[in-house]
Amino acid sequence: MKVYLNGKFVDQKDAKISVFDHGLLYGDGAFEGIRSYNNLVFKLEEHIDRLYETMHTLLIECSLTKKQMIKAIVETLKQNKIKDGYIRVVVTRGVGDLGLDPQKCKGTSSVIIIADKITLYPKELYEKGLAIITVPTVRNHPEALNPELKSLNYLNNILAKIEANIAGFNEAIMLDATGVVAECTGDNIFIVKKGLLLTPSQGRLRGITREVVLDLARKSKMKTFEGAITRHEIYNADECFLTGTAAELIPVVNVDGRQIGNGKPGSVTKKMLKAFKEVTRKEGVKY
Ligand code: PXG
Repeated sequence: MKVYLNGKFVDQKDAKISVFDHGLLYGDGAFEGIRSYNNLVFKLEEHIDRLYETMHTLLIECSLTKKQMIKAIVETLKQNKIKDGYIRVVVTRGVGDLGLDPQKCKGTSSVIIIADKITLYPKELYEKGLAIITVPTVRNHPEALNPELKSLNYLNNILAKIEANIAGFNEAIMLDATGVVAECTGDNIFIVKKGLLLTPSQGRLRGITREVVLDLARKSKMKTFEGAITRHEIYNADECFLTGTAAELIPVVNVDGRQIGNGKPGSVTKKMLKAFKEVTRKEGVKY
């Protein structure tokens, strides 16, 4: 495997960065997870825009322009001859001293692009649906570390994932600081109730898959709602599913021991999954 590292393609074994990089020392950086299907990078511009928005808020100056970044991503896929893949883009603040002051990072940001494969859950879970739980760790308060930022500091999500793992679950619901549902550790959450598609509007990452699903729903004339959602509403929904670039679209059939709907992936979920598969096969930046 060839990894893009600061303008060069290097072997996986040589893809190393400094121990003084603030991405490692402090999680001071931004990232994106992107998928390509059938030699098409899905929603590439949207991912790049979100990456640069995160960097803008963090005041990280990237050594690449958006155009150069897109070129580097496409080139990484080509170098590795990947047709269907998962791309991880990481930009750190770069090398500094042992203090956390970002002003001491005098050099340029570090840019890493890895093109690989990822399957988040076993195939049968996409057919049968997931059982998930709500965990005690709440999502970061937006005025502490806004969940809209896809930063390298993912400990909030990792703590929640650990709690899910200890309880024997793959994924978990995280509430926001006020107690309403925010999202899962690495996915957005949707419910369907009486034909209406609902998803939280606050305290969560504006997932690109989430936007795609909302768009597909609107195009099929389905009514959508983005707002506050409680656990009670989730327990009593007809259907539930999760979305994310890595997970794609996966049904949920049980939440905190409450069966959702008839305990099987619902018809809207299946319809969305089909529409999602079609759009990912057709749309994207060709390489
Ligand atoms: N919420 C959070 C907290 C995420 O990290 C999503 C929602 C979905 O967003 P997109 O834009 O991908 O639809 C994410 C992204 C993992 C893993 O191993 C998951 C993500 C990122 C990195 C790793 O589960 N999901």
